[in-house]
Amino acid sequence: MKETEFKIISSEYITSSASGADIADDGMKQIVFTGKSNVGKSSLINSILKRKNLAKTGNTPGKTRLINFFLINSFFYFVDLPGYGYAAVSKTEKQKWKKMINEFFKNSKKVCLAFSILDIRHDPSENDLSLIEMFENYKIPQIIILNKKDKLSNNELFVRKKAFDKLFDKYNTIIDLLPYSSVSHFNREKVLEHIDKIVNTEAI
Ligand SMILES: Nc1nc2c(ncn2[C@@H]2O[C@H](COP(=O)(O)OP(=O)(O)OP(=O)(O)O)[C@@H](O)[C@H]2O)c(=O)[nH]1
Ligand SMILES: [Mg+2]
Repeated sequence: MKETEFKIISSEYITSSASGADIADDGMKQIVFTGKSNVGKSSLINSILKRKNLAKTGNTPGKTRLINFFLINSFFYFVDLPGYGYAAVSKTEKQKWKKMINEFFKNSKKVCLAFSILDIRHDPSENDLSLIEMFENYKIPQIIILNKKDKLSNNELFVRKKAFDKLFDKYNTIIDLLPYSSVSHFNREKVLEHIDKIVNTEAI
């Protein structure tokens, strides 16, 4: 496969925030990563950046509790949003999460792309679908990442991909639906191409 010209030159952790309000207006574009706890949001960020543990990952769901900002190539952000749907989290925590997310999207006018991350083995949950709907309402372009592709055989992959294609057919904001593996970096080039296009050529 021909490699995209686009390269990640630098990536640095900037800050963590409970709402994103403090840096939402610095003018730089933001690419957000959402999905339920443990689906692999932080791993995807590390895979794209080819960094081992810039975004903290782990086996304990709920690892990412704040909104984490990473500055990429000195001109746009990756925003690692906290995961949802972790059963052991209290009701108050869940409310806090909802408030944090709503506040973030209300404040930030610079979100130009969302990676909506799902586990390729499982159907989307209510929470997954409501975030996907939210991006649709805000008219934010989104890419569905079908993560942990390495857990499936090629046959299973084919069947799952087809089911997801059908399920998401009606959404106008979904610009691509990509099986991904943060272990093998499968489809990393495709992801970079999308990022390149969005941060370099499209206005917001
Ligand atoms: N096999 C496989 N494991 C993965 C993949 N992506 C992530 N994981 C594993 O899944 C677990 C959770 O990954 P994280 O990246 O921490 O997930 P997260 O969505 O950021 O989780 P929270 O921050 O808790 O919301 C870790 O043990 C990762 O190693 C993948 O593509 N394949
Ligand atoms: Mg995380």
